[in-house]
Amino acid sequence: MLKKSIEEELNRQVNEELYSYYIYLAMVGYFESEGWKGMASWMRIQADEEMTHARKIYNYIISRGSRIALKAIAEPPGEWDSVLDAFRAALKHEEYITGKINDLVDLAVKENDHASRSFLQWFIDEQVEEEENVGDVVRLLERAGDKSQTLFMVDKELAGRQPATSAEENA
Ligand code: OFO
Repeated sequence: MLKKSIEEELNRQVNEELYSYYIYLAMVGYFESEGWKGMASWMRIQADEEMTHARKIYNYIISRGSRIALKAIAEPPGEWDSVLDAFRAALKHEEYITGKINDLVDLAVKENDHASRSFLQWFIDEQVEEEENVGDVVRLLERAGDKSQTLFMVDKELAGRQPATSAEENA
């Protein structure tokens, strides 16, 4: 069974991951309304990944014989100034989530919970990838500026993103 402090913080992280799902879903809606199908498709895959992150932590809490305590999910914004602004917000959000994962790891170390420390390693590695992926899109969009021809090319490229395989998700 998990110590109460770890159980509470893992439940809080389930909520953070569900909020991540929610804000990225809001971005999908924004991209769709602006006609950027490739960006919407890229972000839809990102949103789905967040749901798998939430489920992974949820399942871990149960596997340790501890209690699930779901909280309300905050309302995300629905509008951004531009597609670049939305992707910059996504990068900032990933950096925030990285900080939360690091806090969880610090807590697991402090509480001498080696199993939780080991479980969280997947999330540490995943955050490196998440920040890199979103950061790459931000840089592409920064280079494109407001040249519509280039933005169309970026949109086309982002349409090629494939969902993670279930083996990767369960790694
Ligand atoms: Fe769950 O990694 Fe993004 O937020």
